[in-house]
Amino acid sequence: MKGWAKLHEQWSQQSQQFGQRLLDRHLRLGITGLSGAGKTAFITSLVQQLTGPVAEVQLPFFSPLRQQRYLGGRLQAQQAMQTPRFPFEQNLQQLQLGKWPVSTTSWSQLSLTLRYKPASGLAARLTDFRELQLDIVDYPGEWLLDLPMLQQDYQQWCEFSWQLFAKPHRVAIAQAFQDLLAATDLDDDSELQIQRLTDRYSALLQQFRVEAKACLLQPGRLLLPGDLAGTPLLQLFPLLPSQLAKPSKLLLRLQRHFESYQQLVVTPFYQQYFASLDRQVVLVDCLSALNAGYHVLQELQQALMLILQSFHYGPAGWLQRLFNPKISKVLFAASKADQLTPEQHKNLTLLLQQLLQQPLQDSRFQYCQSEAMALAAVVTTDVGQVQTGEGVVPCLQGISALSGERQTIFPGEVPMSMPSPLLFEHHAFAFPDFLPKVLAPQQILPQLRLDQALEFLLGDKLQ
Ligand SMILES: Nc1nc2c(ncn2[C@@H]2O[C@H](COP(=O)(O)OP(=O)(O)OP(=O)(O)O)[C@@H](O)[C@H]2O)c(=O)[nH]1
Ligand SMILES: [Mg+2]
Repeated sequence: MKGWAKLHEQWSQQSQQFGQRLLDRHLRLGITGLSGAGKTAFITSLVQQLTGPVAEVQLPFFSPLRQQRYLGGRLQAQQAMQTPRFPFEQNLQQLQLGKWPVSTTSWSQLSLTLRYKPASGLAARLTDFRELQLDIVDYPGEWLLDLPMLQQDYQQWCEFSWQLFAKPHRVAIAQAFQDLLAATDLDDDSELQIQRLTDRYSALLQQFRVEAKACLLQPGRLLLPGDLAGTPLLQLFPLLPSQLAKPSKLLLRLQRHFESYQQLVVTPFYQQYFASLDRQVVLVDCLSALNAGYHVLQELQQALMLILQSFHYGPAGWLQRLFNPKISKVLFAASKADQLTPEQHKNLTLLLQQLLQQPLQDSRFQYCQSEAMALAAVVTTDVGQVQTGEGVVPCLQGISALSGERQTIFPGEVPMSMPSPLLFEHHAFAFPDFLPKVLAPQQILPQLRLDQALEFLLGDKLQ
């Protein structure tokens, strides 16, 4: 596209959004979560519930639908040409075929127009319907962990990183890289040396992820470079704290790379996708963390704390929405609740609340509404009961992701508070992964509590 045409398109889109914001008819919803938390599945299911035939969608707690005021939603056909579109149709097709969508490798966006009848007042008498534009952005969870790096300098990042690498589930894995750095000539800042060490560090991050099930991995672009693959911006690794005291060529170079990474990668990512969010969903996969053990659960908590510090929370008067949008509602959601029997959902919500206790106490959250719940974007199991020697116990039936076979199991209990290291010594959690149920192309994905999530996130905007 020619320069001026692109500029014109950008301008008209921006002014349209500005106008919509002025009328309070535009909402930007952020779906936040670490890699594998369930963002892509959540967005796909949410969009299908909002755009599917109103008579078939099962959302009893979503008041516009219950009150028969929801007229339906459609995907906006016209999206800015330069904006990658969220592959909703492809993801939906995968899920209906009984497969999970692949892990996200780049960002994308989807805009919906939701049409509804106003509930009461003058608007209800004067207009047949109103519309709300909803923008949703998807991105790889790995990139989210770059946000806390904005609050650090290179030295602080190195110290933070090596504290993390000293944790019991990581220390043995990090040893070889630590030895390599200790033997490195700090006055050699040649291209060969920097790239060699970056490659080794990037392999270390993969190892942390696969072997230690670690989730706090930085910089995120080393794991998933997107369009930055091969650029010098990604030549970044943490020197040992003992190597920071004295200036050296390598230290100076890495300091520069760190600052460039902050300015050219993290800041634009933050500004483009997060700085203007109105509402936010924070998806947390507590069950995988429980499966992985005490230290991973602790790390998940630390990662969530760091991420949440990066967002602005506060009231959303119309003036503020226009000039300094802030997140006015946050939904904390424990995802994949369908991996549990229903009587465990309460414990899962309590565990999530415990995990988030510190960030939730933070004064910034007192200015916005928040809620915690356990939900499933795509229900993969059927709930049943089996007779055992101890009486009737609840169980789940579903297609195991491991064997591809139908399985009937009791997946186990969820602790209602942060479990101690001792508990993990005596008990191994093993919540199983299931595959989605195979559905016909028009069928709506079965979900759990998406109606309550929608009511909290959108109910007041569709009044
Ligand atoms: N049982 C169950 N599993 C789910 C659900 N949502 C996601 N999963 C599982 O979690 C995996 C990751 O889900 P995604 O939606 O790809 O997660 P993501 O947050 O987009 O991950 P990245 O793209 O890597 O950042 C899926 O492949 C499923 O195995 C759900 O509602 N129920
Ligand atoms: Mg994804």
